[in-house]
Amino acid sequence: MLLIGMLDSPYVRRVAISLQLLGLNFEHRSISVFSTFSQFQQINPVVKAPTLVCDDGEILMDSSLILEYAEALAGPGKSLLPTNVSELQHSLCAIGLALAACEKSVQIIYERNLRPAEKQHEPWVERVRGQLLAAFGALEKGLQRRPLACNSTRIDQTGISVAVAWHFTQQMLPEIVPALNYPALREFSGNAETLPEFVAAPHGSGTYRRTQ
Ligand SMILES: N[C@@H](CCC(=O)N[C@@H](CS)C(=O)NCC(=O)O)C(=O)O
Repeated sequence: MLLIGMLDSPYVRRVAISLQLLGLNFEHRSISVFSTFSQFQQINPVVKAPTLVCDDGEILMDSSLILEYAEALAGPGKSLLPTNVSELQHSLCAIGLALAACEKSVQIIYERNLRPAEKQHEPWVERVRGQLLAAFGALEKGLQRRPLACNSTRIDQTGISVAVAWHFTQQMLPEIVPALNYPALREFSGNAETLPEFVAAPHGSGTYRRTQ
């Protein structure tokens, strides 16, 4: 299968890291939804990153749906999600916060980069900034109360999504989410970024390279 999209997207990156941890082989094409829009359009007319081209050619999009499919392909023994219902509820709560943090960061980046300066709407940016800080505030509190496992055999979808969301926002909007205020997230992300699956899919314009 083929993963399409740039690793500067937290959604593409969480899929690239998860596929490795699920033991699934894939190829990656770092195609941009902006600078190579028409090339992307030829693969997926909706132009959403990530896009997964399955082995039979069918196209999947949305990172959580792609991961649902990947979990089914990998089988229950390899799952990155807890089987216990109350553990699952806790994981989904944290993953939801991480995805909201990604979405709010992306909204601020799009507002800044895609809308002309005279058309930027400050009350909207302020609202989104508050939502972004609320998401990371809740994740920090949760992580302080209950640390997450962080090694290649124990990191799960919660850990992956939280680490990827934090790293993405720190790369793109460090002045909006000051790292000093989030010591647990900072430490967790620092450890996660050293794992081989994270190193093989670094944030940015590069292409995933299989290391093992
Ligand atoms: N909920 C989606 C969000 C994906 C998303 O918004 N991706 C961005 C790149 S970071 C994108 O495709 N942007 C182009 C567009 O929406 O037109 C997911 O989890 O995959």
